[in-house]
Amino acid sequence: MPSTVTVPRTSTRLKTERPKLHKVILINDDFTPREFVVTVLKAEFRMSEDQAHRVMITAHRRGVCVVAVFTKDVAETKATRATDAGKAAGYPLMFTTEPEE
Ligand code: NFA
Repeated sequence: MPSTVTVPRTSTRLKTERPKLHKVILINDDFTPREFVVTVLKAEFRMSEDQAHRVMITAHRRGVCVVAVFTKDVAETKATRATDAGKAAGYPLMFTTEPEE
């Protein structure tokens, strides 16, 4: 009869790592109307008019602005949907994602 040897575990995981968060970044362009950018930010990222306007104007002045952070999947889905909203209206509006440090 085959015998089985069971060795006791000598170490356990001490910490559960949290998934790395990813930033959604709004990129400025010269063509998308400001009010359209604000509308997309409100719809896709559930921002107030004020928040959305601040993010839009920051990207307009500095070139880029972090919109929010999410898990990788959610960040990518939201960036794609927001970019597609611009494309559907004929604008080059662009959202990208990048991992947080
Ligand atoms: N720069 C655009 C304009 O002047 C507005 C804009 C802001 C576009 C942020 C994209 C991102 N109409």
